Amino acid sequence: MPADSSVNFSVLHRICKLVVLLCFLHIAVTVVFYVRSLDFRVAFVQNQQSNNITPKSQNNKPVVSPGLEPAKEEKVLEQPVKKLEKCPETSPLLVGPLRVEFNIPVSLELVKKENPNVQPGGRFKPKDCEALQKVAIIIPFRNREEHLKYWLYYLHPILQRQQLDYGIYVINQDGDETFNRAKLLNIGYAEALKEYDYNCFVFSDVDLIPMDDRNTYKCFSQPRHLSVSMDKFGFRLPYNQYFGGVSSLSKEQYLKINGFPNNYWGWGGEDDDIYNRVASKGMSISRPTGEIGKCRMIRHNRDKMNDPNPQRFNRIAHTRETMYKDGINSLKYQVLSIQKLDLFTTITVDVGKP
Ligand SMILES: [Mn+2]
Repeated sequence: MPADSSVNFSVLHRICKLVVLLCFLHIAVTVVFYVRSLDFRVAFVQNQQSNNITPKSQNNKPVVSPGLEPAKEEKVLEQPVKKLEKCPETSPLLVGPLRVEFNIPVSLELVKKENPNVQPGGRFKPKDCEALQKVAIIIPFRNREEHLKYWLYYLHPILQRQQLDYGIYVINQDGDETFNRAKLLNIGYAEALKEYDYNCFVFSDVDLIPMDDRNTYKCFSQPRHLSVSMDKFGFRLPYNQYFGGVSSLSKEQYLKINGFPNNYWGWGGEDDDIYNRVASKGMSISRPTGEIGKCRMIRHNRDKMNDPNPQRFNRIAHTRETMYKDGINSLKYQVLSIQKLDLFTTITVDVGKP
């Protein structure tokens, strides 16, 4: 028994020695790794500090702490991550000629369902690239809900394929007084700019639908006439100076002609006045080809309180004298309500009376 127990004891003694040794080894390894990780942490913090400079310097006001100059290569590398590339001059999503019909049933719910990427107020911008233009689309309006449905049904998909950063503004004339299309267009220009930094304005009648998505609703180096071959005129221009239906002007072009006239009450003449303004400033009219510029007008009866304006011929004859005191610089109106709906913004206004 005693011999046995002494053997047992010596075995136990050895095991204990081994355990203590292992403990020391473990502590030693831990210490080594701890010291090394400290080194890493210091290096990491330094790295972070130098990286932080780049995003800060991309803000409007660059903040660079002294002594921590960012490496030039870093700046170049980080920019594409932050900023979208510009969209191409011609959208790759265009399909060309379109079928346009007005005998199919269309509801706002359907249009909403088919255009899930349109934001409240009828806003959209492409998500894969930066749009080349910010376009406000202005629609003069009164009691044409049926037409507006078709307009939204056809135009929202087209405008998205055209890769525009756009918003839809329906300018609704309140009351039953004589209609004033050009004044509503001026109001649309002014109100849209209060909301976003638009640089292009498309002015469109509510009943005109393009039949080809290559007819891009954007601005050009000269004021653009877009509805150049309407079915109602046998797909031809009714006359060379015709500027009615759908047109686009950049902010600069619009301001150059002092906007549009405010005193054309009733049907007709205001588009010729706008043409005269453009021509008197030495600008020309840009147009798509007759094929690309085809469009359909929804058939309708003449609206109440929009009879032909008998003063229109006399007014058109004097555009060059009146345009500097009648225009965006003399615009007066009252906004009664602004509604941000799913597919468009409605601005109801009091334009006064003749
Ligand atoms: Mn019409």
